[in-house]
Amino acid sequence: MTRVLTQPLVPFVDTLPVPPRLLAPQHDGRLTVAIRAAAHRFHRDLPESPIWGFDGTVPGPTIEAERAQPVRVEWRNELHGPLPVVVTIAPEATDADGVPVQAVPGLSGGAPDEHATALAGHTVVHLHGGLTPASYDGWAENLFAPGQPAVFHYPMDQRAALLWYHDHVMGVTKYDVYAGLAGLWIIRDERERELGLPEGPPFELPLLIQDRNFDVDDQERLTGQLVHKTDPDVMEAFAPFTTVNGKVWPVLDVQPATYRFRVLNGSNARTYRLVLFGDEAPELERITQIGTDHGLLRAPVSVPPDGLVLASAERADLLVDFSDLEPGSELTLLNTAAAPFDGSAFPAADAGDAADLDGLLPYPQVMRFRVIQDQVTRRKIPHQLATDYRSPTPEALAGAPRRAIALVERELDDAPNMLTMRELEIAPDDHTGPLLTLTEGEQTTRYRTVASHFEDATTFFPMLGEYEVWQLINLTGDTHPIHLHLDPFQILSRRAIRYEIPQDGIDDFDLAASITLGRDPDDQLDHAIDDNERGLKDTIRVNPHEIVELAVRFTTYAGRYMYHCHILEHEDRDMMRPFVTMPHDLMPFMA
Ligand SMILES: [Cu+2]
Repeated sequence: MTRVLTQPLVPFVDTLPVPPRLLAPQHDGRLTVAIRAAAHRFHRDLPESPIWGFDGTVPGPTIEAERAQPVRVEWRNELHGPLPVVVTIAPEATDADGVPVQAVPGLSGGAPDEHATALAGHTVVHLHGGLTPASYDGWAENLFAPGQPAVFHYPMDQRAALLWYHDHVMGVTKYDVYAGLAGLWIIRDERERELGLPEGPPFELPLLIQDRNFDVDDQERLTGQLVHKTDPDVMEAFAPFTTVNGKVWPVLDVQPATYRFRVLNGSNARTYRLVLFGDEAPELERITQIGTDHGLLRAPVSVPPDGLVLASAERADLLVDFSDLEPGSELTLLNTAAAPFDGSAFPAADAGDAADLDGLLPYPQVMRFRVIQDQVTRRKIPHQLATDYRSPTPEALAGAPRRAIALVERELDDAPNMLTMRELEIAPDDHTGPLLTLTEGEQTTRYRTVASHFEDATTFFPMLGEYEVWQLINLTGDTHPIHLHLDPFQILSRRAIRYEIPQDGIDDFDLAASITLGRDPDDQLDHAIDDNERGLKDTIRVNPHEIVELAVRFTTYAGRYMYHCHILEHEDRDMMRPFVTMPHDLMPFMA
């Protein structure tokens, strides 16, 4: 059914902001960032919103560092409560007109969550994508209260890439990031400079995409107050207004030239499938993707024919060619991904009609590009990009430890659903408890669950320098972007599965399921690996009815790290687990 809501805000009137740049070399690598409450205007026609921000801005300053030049950041927590976000669960999933409550502003009859309001500003900062010693990685339970000193050391001994830093507090990352606690971090290196890629404005710009919702007053006017609203059917917040660099639906005037956009999906839960749309048709051929989460791909690739999919925390380094366009030409970036995202296709040609209330996508527009009169500059795109990595060879993976993790959603009657990552171990022959079986051709492997919740005992102890193969098995109906802290990984395979879960097969700890490699008759997904996923990734989408296999090798830092779903409402409840990287010489002493 096609229903369309009136837009409560005028699109494409605010100029795309460029977050302030903080160039680490200009400060001898010693930075101080205050984390504080402030006010921010998300749109020309909105009142100012109270926010929490790094340096008091949304997004925080873009920190730029050079490879191998360490950066020390004093994260100065000057926050104070209350949390500048009204958190609520609406009593019904749809309003009196049958419109999903998440697609409209206001609280939709929900009461403000008092516990959220009372949050006083404990925080901890994680540099996503950073090869960071464990002490400075931002372990979600190692919190800093306002006034407590936090000085983190970032070695920056890693290739050029777009990273981001954000709050990572256990249980409330979803509220703290929503309140504004996120910023970009760019590492630069010589290889990128050899390629002559644009560096800094005007031709290199970050695009940090986040969805936000606001409260309304008794006249139904938007107040600017941030609202994190969920409902009895959907435990993730999918907000109706898309912001880029902190503005709702901004516009960017571009010269007839090639631009480099460093794109990050920094939303809590929403996945975007981005389509660049002209007068009547998609113009995806203008986009060349040169990099992904951990930097340059080996060669430039086109974005997938349906559009560029980015789940929460995924990044893309894009070159977009506007050089042949007449002054006054306009291109609009549209999102065609319904929420919650489950990998379903949507043709780019139909992006103009992507509005889908039931898919919690009332306004598909993301931002607009408007070509201005200026000198035309064309740029040649290099054929070869990265030269510093290869796919791991079968020999390198032959003896690699294999780890299996099932992604599981447990329905609860009186509380939001519980999402967990069940760590699996091959069951002994005499095992009598619940089993997960995985059948591939003639061979069936029997697994038992050894950990389900964050606080369960650690079972993953990867050895530094050794490849591991991790299998992520999705037994839920939604796509989960799974993020590993520390080193990047490469995807090996994405394969269709069908499965059965017996009645009561999912309990608080144990899991019973029978899984068979091969496509379910009702499964419409292609389970393909996109070209842009064949780089160095730190976040990978695992779609429904799918096993993703990845190869990871932790290289440098020993210690306690985390991996988790990057849908913030999932990582907070309870889709997050620890792993401990160990140096070779200490392995014999581990119990
Ligand atoms: Cu998830």
